[in-house]
Amino acid sequence: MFKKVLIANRGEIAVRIIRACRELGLQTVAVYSKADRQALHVRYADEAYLLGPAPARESYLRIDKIIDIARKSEATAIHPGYGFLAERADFAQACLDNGIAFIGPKPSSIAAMGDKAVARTMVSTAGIPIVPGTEGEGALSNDELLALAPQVGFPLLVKATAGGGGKGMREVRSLEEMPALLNAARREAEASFGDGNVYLEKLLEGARHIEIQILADTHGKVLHLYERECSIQRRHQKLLEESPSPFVGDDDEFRQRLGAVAVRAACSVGYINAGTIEFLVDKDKNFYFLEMNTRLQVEHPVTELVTGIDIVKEQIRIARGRQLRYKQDDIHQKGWAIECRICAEDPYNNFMPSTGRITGTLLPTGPGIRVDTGVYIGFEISTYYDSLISKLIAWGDTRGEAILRMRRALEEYKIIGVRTNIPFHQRLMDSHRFMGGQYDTVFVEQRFSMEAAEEGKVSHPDIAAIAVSLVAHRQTQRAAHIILRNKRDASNWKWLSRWERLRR
Ligand code: MV4
Repeated sequence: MFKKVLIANRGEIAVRIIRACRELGLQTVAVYSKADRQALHVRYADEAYLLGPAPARESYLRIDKIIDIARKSEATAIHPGYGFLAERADFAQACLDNGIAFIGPKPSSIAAMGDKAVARTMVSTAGIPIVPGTEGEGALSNDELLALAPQVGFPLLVKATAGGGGKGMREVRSLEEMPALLNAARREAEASFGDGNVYLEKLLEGARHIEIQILADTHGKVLHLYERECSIQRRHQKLLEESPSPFVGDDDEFRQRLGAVAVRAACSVGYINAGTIEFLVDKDKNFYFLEMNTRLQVEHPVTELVTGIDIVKEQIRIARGRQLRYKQDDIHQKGWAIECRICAEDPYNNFMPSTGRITGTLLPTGPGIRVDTGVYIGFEISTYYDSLISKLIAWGDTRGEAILRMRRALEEYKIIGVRTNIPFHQRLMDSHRFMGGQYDTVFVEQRFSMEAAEEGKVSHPDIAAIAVSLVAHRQTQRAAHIILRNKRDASNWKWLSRWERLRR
């Protein structure tokens, strides 16, 4: 049974995991790169060790160094978070080979789900619906794929077997354009994953992306924590997630069916720990398995707020061999949760990444608001890692209340020093289509524009100058007032007598 956990990650998710460890009474070990010396996860952990230079290849992706630090610090468990090494079967195996508990699934499950063609075959054998496409696990040549394409039908998608996240994916509308697109997909897959293998799937247009959270213990119990709707995305980067899904709505029969099928998919690979099954859902509520993410996900908090289950603590308990304490019938969705990913990106300039030092922040708080963040005043947003500053999550009794709280929180939230996508989220909260829950995966790219909000872009140096003078004036006044309070003058006596009258 482990007592000390090494967190092989950085940023908000490392902080999130340290908090779960703290609540469970576990010691924590942080690892960090040279760019993260001052980071929150380093300060929050009981111990912290330098991995190496800023680039991830030389720090957060160094399996050898991370295992070495775990041994030296006597951490006997590793939580990988998301990204970096979270879905590397060889890392999970290296942990086990060194007597370290990997807080996640078995290496064999990671490997099976990591190859999208293998995953399709496995879940399909278990009776899970998949999008029609090429079958089997072997590598197919361009000639073989071109011969199979008419059976799959156009339009179709070329997908990388090692893929995920849209890398190495190409839309093909006819046989004529297919050879060039096959080669482009292979080149991109080779560059991204070191594996140029591809397969074909029929293209489903106008679909929504709905995923099911799974928890599975080592005693054979597999539960689902219902759905998350993740269709608000841009170039395969999710921007907002919510639970429940407005598309599933109050169709509980459909909801239970999605959950049951996801549980069956997880069982088909002998899955253990937390995982997510992604489905594509068409307008007629037909759904198809897309892929399984064998890790904790960025958007896990919306499920936590709606089900009341702490997913990270459950992951740790499962890794310690404990049984899940719930039955499926004990798990309910209460209210509604929405998560906005707050990123250092300029929504007025094609979401260009914005770098620089965060010189000030005001965090939203109050009823129904949660902020998961890894940044602090003085933090430098660099190009070494992703642009996620924080996750702003609002919970409400109804979807309407969650949206109103999110609007209120977005107004309160101030981040100074870098540009953020907060104006994008504010605009989204005002969009009628979003309010009505009427959106699919192409909504942001094709039907949503920041243009009507361009006023925010023009700078008014005169107004800025007046605002600065007003703030400076108010601060001087406040300072004067504090000094007066410490002097025995009239205003001070007045203040004292008022205070005494209050106490009487
Ligand atoms: C699809 C699809 C339509 N039809 N597969 C994108 C990333 C990868 N996880 C799978 N993806 C898609 N696969 C078929 N057969 C549309 C997408 C897709 C998508 C999926 C989920 C969330 C956002 C998306 C945005 C564009 C395309």
